[in-house]
This record gives sequence, C-alpha cells and structure tokens, in this order.
Amino acid sequence: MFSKVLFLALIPSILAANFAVSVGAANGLTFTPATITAAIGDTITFTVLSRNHSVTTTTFSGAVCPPPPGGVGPNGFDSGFLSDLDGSEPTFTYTVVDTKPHFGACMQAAGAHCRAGMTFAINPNSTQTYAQFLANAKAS
Ligand SMILES: [Cu+2]
Repeated sequence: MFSKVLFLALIPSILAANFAVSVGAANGLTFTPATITAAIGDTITFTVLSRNHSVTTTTFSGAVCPPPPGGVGPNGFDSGFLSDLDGSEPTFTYTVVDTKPHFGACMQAAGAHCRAGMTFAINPNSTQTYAQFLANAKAS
C-alpha cells in the first residue's frame, strides 16, 4: 500500500519535461528557442549567456515593452536582472502552472531589448501567435 502511494506520487516528476532556453546566446538579443509548448508541471530553465537580461512576462499587445517589474499575470513571472557579466551563466526556472499563452521579454534598457525582438512565448495559440506578439513588441 505504501509503495503504491509512493509510486503514484512520483508519476508527475517522471512525466514532466524540462525545456532549456538560452538567453542572449552569441551576445544576441534573443531567447532560443523563442516559443515553448509546455504542459502543466513542466519546467523551463532560462540560462543567461551574455550581458545582463531579465525573463519577464508582459502583455500580448499594447504596452508590451518594457515588461513591468514582477511581470504581467495571472501566473506571470519575473526573474529580475540576471547578469552574465562575470561569466556565471545565471539561470531562472519557471514551473508551468497553466496552459494559457504567456508572453515575455527582457526588461533591460527601458525596453530597448524587448523592442529589438528579445521576446518569447509559452503556449502561444492560433489567436495569440508569437509572430503577432513579436510585431506588437517591436511597435510598442
Ligand atoms: Cu536583455
């Protein structure tokens, strides 16, 4: 009986996936990959590979850039600034808690990184696409 309970408790961690996203690879203003399709319980680990960036949720349209401190919710998030200026490659891990679209960007330089296209989407869909979000960011 105890072992059956233990086994059932382990199932979510067995099935959950972890996605790795590079932030600022090759000194670029990029999240790679820029879109992630994830299920509840999956984790996304962002690793900053250059400069000083943030991983922050924002709105799909309107005032996209810069994303506000704390991020835009519900279930938004904000890594705060993560500097790789010392070569430490800092990470931020988000655990997915819903399957709704979440759009995010870097808040650095008063939104300049965001407007340059430093953006990402978790679970974009047919009405809220990453391509449209990116266009909204560049125009914001
Ligand atoms: Cu940045």
